Amino acid sequence: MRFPAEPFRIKVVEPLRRVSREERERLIREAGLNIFAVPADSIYVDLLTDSGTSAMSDHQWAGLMMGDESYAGSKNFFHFRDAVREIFGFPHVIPTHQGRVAENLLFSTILKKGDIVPNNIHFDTTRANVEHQGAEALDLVIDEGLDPSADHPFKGNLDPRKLERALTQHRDRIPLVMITVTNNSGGGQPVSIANVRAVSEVCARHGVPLFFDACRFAENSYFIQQRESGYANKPVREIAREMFSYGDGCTMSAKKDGLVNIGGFLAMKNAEWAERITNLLILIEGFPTYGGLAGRDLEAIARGLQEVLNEDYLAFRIGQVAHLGEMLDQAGVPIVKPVGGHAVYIDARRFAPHLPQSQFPGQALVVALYLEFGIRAVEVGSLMFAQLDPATGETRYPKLDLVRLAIPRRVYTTEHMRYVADSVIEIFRRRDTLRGLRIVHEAPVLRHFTARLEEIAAEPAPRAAVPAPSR
Ligand code: P70
Repeated sequence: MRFPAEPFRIKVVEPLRRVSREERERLIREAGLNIFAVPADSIYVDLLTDSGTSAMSDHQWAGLMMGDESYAGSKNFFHFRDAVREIFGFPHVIPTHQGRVAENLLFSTILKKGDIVPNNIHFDTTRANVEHQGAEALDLVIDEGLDPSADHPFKGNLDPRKLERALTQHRDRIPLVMITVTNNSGGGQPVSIANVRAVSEVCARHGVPLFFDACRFAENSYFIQQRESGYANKPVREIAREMFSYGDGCTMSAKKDGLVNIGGFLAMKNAEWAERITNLLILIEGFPTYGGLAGRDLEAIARGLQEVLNEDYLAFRIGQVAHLGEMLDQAGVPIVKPVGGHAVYIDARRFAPHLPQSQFPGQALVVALYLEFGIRAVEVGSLMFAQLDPATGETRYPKLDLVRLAIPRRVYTTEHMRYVADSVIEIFRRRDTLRGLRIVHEAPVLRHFTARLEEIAAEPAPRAAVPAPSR
């Protein structure tokens, strides 16, 4: 597959340390086979997340030097506010230090116990913030969005019929509807304009506001241009503007499509909500013209939001992720298809069918990728989501056990992607040597961040772990 070469050149380099296999083995054992506990400078290619890991441009770095650190009324705030107004079209703009704070401010202001928030699929922090208010997070993605091999151009779509049903039954408990673009928890899959319009019509009929979780709005808009009929000749900037015109507000983590290392915001039409949220912002984040950020951070976001809409950048970005997926697919590695905007997801149950979900097949692959090749991926499966059913005492496993390879923006070259593909394919060839894992220590909530695990001894005769590669 051909895709455009990098539309940038490298001005500053960050050297990567290659640690020996012996040292990696020591580090991953000390980490209790938990990749979150491995020091980042001992990782060669870090695909843990695309959040806050982007490389900024020279224009953004120059913007940092223009930071006005006045407590109130910094000029950078006005640049930031104007960029958000221009692209998103919502008049009230509230800066926060990252996306989950925007979620927390919104939900703690408008939700009450027993409420319901529909979404295509809530991202983890969104779900946690909804539930923290005693409300229910309801996922209404189309059925194809839950099938890793279903081929659909907009697998992130929210099913308008499911939404209609929820609103007909529970209108008084639903203060807003959300839609996540792209749908991270469903594989970074896009949502079509037609779907956004259909959802907004259902919302309008019931008089309920529609908010976007807009983290990856530019990637979503690019997919619309590429895949939706009638949009091929429309600039991505205009597509984004049209998409948001069907909504009433958004939460945003600028750590994704803001192309910055920290930052986020809330934006909305409703002046009364904005005022209540701003009062809360002053209490917990800071004055309304900086909201937990420095003036220089606001400038970097203002510039990043413009740059991310550059279509040469987006063609390269989406192409690079697709290219990694293609290399894996061609070698028979089971991945979620079609490939999403920011990450390639490996289907661990099909990758290592000899390992039951109770033995964490995804985490076994994550450990092998670090141990053998110095690559950090993240498990999005049983380790992250399996839950004990208090009624039966049995563990309920998620439908999907995935390993996510999230690609930071403008950071790694195509040659890095080839290294990642070769490494995954190498482990795939020897997949029957992957050993099951068990947990030896876990926290009561969000256990994947701090759990410690060990390998289950192979039966009947102990076998070596994945053999060392020649490289
Ligand atoms: C990711 C990160 C963050 C996120 C998101 C959507 C759709 C809100 C937020 C919160 C989180 C992560 C996961 C695993 C490892 C490291 C980091 N997503 N909505 O990688 O935004 O982080 O700024 O509070 O994807 O998917 P924020």
